Amino acid sequence: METIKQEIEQLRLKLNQYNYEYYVLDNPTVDDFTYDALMQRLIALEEEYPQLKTPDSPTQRVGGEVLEGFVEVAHQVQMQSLGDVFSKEEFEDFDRRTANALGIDKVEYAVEMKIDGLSVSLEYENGAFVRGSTRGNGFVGEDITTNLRTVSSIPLKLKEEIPYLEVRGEVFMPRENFLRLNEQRESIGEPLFANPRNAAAGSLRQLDSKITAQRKLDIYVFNVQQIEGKELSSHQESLQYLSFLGFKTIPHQNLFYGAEEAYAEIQRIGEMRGELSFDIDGAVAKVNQFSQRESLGTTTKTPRWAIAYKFPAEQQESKLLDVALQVGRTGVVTPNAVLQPVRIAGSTVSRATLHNIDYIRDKDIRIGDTVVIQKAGDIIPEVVRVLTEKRDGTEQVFTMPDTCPACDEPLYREEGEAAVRCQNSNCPAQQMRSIIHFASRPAMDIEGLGPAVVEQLLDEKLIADVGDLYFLKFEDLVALERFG
Ligand code: 0OX
Repeated sequence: METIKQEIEQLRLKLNQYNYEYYVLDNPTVDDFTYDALMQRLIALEEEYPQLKTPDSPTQRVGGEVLEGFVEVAHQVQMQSLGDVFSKEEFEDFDRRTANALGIDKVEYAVEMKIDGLSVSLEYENGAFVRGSTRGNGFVGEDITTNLRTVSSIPLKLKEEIPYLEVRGEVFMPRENFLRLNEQRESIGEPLFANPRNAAAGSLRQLDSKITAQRKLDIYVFNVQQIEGKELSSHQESLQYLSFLGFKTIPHQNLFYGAEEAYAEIQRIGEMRGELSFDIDGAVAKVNQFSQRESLGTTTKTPRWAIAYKFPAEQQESKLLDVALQVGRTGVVTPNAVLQPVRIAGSTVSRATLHNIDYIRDKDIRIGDTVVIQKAGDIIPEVVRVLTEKRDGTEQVFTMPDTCPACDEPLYREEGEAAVRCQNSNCPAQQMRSIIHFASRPAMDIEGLGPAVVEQLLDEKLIADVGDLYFLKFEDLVALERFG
């Protein structure tokens, strides 16, 4: 038994180290095959000797436990939110207040990225991960330990067995994973997540931790909430210590002296934004020295020693190549911009919403125009304005056609309404939208029946309306793409 115990401990040590190298350092040292073989051996041993199973074993990362609901957790240390500023002037005001209160000339700031995710608390006892919770209202959150255990970059065991530690970090979904998740959801008719943040939130709120495990979430840790057994005197020192313990700490965290230096760094972080593999919505400047933090104190909601500088929504220039009309389920015809593809907020955009014909007219948006598009955290970008100074006279004013682009029947516009509608209930575009809606999760929740499949079924004339879905046969479906 003692040798089994030793083997299990050795396996856990190795697997934890490989996991750390892969997910935290982004520097794997073994191939998947070797890792899997060790993991299989550990799973087998834990199955044979269930009394030796522990919650901080690497086998516990795959999820599996299904909860009835989440239990409330009262935070021993309030999880405060950050005050925010939106301009250089407001940032300078913050700096002036801080410097005055401290009675010094140049404040020492740690400036770091502000990750656009969800704040969580992680608690460790004697180096083992014992509890993870959401921020909630700052005082009371929810226990999401089983879900957080599936986040590979969260250490289940620390490099040092300190008696007690509570840290705070931001859980997020990398952009790649978000795009892949939405593609997958679209193909099976599940509603899409609007942005990586919502996708991360949805994943953390799963009662079935197996689903959370599949979502491949990540974390950056940026604050020590409570600690026993170690003295820390600055932010920088605490991040170095967290990093040493095995945490993935917030990137681009450096020290700067005074408002000017700190602001320059905030701008630099802003310039990096589009090229990152995850979303940030700002930068955070924090007083580095803990003794100074203490003398500054906090207000009821936010600390006086830190400020978030929020970046504006990302904008890019593009050319409006055409206006494409989409007929919705209820017959509303929406104009969409067909754009020269541009990279914005980490993805390539070639379509944007133009809302309705009044919007196009009010902003005088013409085909051929150079336009500014904006992505405000949502998947659908919008055209915000025209750069009229870039016109060369070849631009074409767009007018709404009199007939439906899908069925050629006349289009109508109600008095006082922005929407233009096709009123032909047999319009194929409307039929398609309504079948897609019928199959979607909020309605009949027909698994696997997403927009792509509905379109194929209509194209192949296998269905004409919702009723036909119930007469589809096995042979009809196996011939379709993705149904092999
Ligand atoms: C972030 C982030 C959020 C924590 C304790 C008081 C200030 N979203 O990346 N909050 C904080 O700091 C809070 N730092 C961050 N980097």
